[in-house]
Order: sequence, then C-alpha cells, then structure tokens
Amino acid sequence: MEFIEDFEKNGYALIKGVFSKKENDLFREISDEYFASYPSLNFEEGKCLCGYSDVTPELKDLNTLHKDQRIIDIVKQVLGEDFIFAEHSDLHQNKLTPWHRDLLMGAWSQYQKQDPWSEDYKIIKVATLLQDHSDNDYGLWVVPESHNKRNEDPSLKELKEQCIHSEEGDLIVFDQRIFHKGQLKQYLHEYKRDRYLITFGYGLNNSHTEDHMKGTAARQNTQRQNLKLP
Ligand SMILES: O=C(O)CCC(=O)C(=O)O
Repeated sequence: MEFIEDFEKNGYALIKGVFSKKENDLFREISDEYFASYPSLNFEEGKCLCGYSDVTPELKDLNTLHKDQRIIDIVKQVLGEDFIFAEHSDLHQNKLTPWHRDLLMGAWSQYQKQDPWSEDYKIIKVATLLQDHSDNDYGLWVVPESHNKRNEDPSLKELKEQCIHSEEGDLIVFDQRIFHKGQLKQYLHEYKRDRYLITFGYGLNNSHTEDHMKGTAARQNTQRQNLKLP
C-alpha cells in the first residue's frame, strides 16, 4: 500500500476519496447544526468540541465516525491489529491553530512519563477537512520528516513546511509527533464558508498510548467543563 510508505518516510500520508461527496455534505450539515445549537469551546472566531466520541448523540453520524470500518482499516494498516482508540476526538469550526506537535504540553506533560521518541511510541491522528483545499493554503500544514526529530536536532531546521492540498472526502493520517499547524487566518473570510476539521487519535496498545490517553482525557475533561451554549 503506497500511503504506508509515505507515512513511514514523511510522518504523514494523504488518502484520497475515503468519504463520498454526499457523506462530506452530511458531515458539514451535522457540524453546522451542532455548533448553532449545542455547547462548544469558543475562541475568538472559532469553536471546538473535543472528547465527543460515543457520548454525543446530537452529533449523529459523527458520534461514531471513529469506528467507521474504512477508518479502522486504514488505522490497521498503519498500526497493525493491536491498536486502541486513544479517546481523542476533535471537531473544529474556524479554529486557528499554530505550529505544534501533538505531545502532551504544559500542565498535561506530567502524564507523558516516557520518552516519546522510543521505538514503540506510535500514536497517530486521522483527520478529514470538510472543504476543498486543492487550490488554497488553508489546509493542514506539516513539516515532513519532523516526526523523527527531537526539538534539539539541528537538522530539523533544514526541513521544509508544506500545505496538504486535501479535497473533500480525503483522509490524512499523521504521526502525532510531526510538526503541524492549521489555518492562521480565516478561510471563512475568503470563502464565506465555515472551515471544518475532524480528528481522531489511535495508538499501539501499549503504555505510551495509555499515558497519552490519560493526559488527553484530563485535558479534554477540563475543556469540556468550559463548554458554552451558542
Ligand atoms: O486546523 C488544522 O488543520 C490543524 C489542527 C491541529 O493541528 C490539531 O488538531 O492538532
């Protein structure tokens, strides 16, 4: 499978056409309805709902999307049979996200008890952006190969950032250690349409993923205490 080679080398891969146009439209419709009527975390112009999987019937198909067989088959190709859903789910509407790695940061770093550059650390995110980025730079940005390099590694500076020009229905899978960012200015202003992103986390069934899950659950619980109605 070609995308696995991309994933292993670059730390991310783009998988084309996983969801149909009709499904993508449905995901957008559900997200529109959710953010118009139900509680979310509010940023200046953006909104976000995290930790929603299996506990948010208002999200209809999105409540169980992390178990969709097509996603599971892709995750299995990356992680093998012995993986777990890392209880991380995010739905973003027009959120700005600067460069970062998805390691546990700040108050949550206490949960990261082991070296994330160990051989058996393998935690991934799958992401689908619900709008076309084939002709714009508002997609997900990554620094290919940065998933293998610690912050102190001088060769990190030689790597080049790039925007993934995904289209509706595509899935991106990335190693959570890769440097990545989202939009830093609003797609909404230029395209007069909300920018949506859905992500789920999965990892090898081992103590790295368990630690990561504990930190993620603690962060998501804190975030979920601050949800506000529209
Ligand atoms: O908005 C995006 O495309 C990226 C979001 C992101 O970096 C994240 O969810 O970790």
